[in-house]
Amino acid sequence: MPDLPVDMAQLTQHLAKINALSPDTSGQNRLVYSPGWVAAQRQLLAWGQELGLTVTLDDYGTVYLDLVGRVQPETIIATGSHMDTVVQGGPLDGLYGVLGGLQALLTLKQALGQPKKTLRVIAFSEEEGSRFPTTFSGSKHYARIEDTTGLKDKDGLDFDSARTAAVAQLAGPDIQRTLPKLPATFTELHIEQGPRLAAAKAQIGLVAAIVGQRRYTVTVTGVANHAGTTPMAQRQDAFQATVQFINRLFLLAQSLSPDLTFTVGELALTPNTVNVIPGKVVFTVDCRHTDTTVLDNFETLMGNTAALLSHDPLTISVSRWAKIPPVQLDQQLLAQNANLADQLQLSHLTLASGAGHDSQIMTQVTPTTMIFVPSIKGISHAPQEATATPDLLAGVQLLTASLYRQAY
Ligand code: HGY
Ligand code: MN
Ligand code: MN
Repeated sequence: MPDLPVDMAQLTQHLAKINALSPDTSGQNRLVYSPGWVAAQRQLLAWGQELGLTVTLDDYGTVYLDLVGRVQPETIIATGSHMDTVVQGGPLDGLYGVLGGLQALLTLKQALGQPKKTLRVIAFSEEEGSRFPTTFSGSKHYARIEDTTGLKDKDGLDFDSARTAAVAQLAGPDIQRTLPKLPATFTELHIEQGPRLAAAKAQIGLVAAIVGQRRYTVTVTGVANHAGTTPMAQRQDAFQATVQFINRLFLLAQSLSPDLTFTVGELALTPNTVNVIPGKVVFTVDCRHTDTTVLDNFETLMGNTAALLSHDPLTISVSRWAKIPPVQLDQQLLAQNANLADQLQLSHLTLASGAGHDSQIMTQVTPTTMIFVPSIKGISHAPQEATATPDLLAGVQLLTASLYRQAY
């Protein structure tokens, strides 16, 4: 393995530059197709052009930076992650995989010049599902699995017009406009977003599997009425029914499996007024597990419980808008990275990911693996998300070695 010194100062600058583009002070709010998201993708395109890479933009706003191979240019070894964030998110989720991938590519270009096979860094447009009711729209489009359309965000703006307007702002001379071909392999560098690596004092996580996840919107409809004159026994209080329903769901989740995660992340009352009995409550459910049967059982029990608690005129309806299967990742690439981590004297742990990732889409079309680095206190999807610099460096060093092994 040649000496491949990673310029950590440059990566730190790149991370700081993109995170400074988010106008909000409360963490990162780079929601897909928002002005902050356009500014970040624009900056990435500019870096790609300045560094002499082949730069491509697809119709969903995903950016591809290629260092074209001199022997097998058609064979692509890819890395990358997503550019969007959750609301009030952290500075590393997704972005570390994009800029760490760019840093690995630059390290190899500086040390060894052109690779035999093409090296590609991908900045997927959207993964989180934090603006529109969909997830992984960028990687699903690239993988030719599914196209996203007909969706609206909370302000009623539709996905297609937000997408076309944002992409139009990014297009420019010598930026290729196409949907590039699929790679021979895909490796995603990502923060763990959990406590396992820190607890095991491991520098690196090698991901064997990713949980399946399902997301739902639940609508509870009752009767809005006066908070003072309506006797308690005569109410159709949508919020009281919601509390009963959610309490039962927490208990059902625990009874099915200690590893089943169940989260109510969003909840809105209507009319949301101090002296009015809520006539309507809308909330979201996110549930995850490595076993599809557990997710199926929970979905059935949730539907049965909704029916049990509904009594005219009070109704509870559950609508599923995301169903991502649990996946196993490529064993050979994982074994290769374990071997490289040993050579680099990096301690490592093999684990399943409780977070969803673009890799669970990419693994459906090409051999895929993930490299994790520890999250301090296991915190993620919050402004406090952080990883120690030596761990950020270790992740890029292993990714660089893995890309070297595959492309040179
Ligand atoms: O929600 C997730 O698991 C990922 O961070 N999108
Ligand atoms: Mn992520
Ligand atoms: Mn995330």
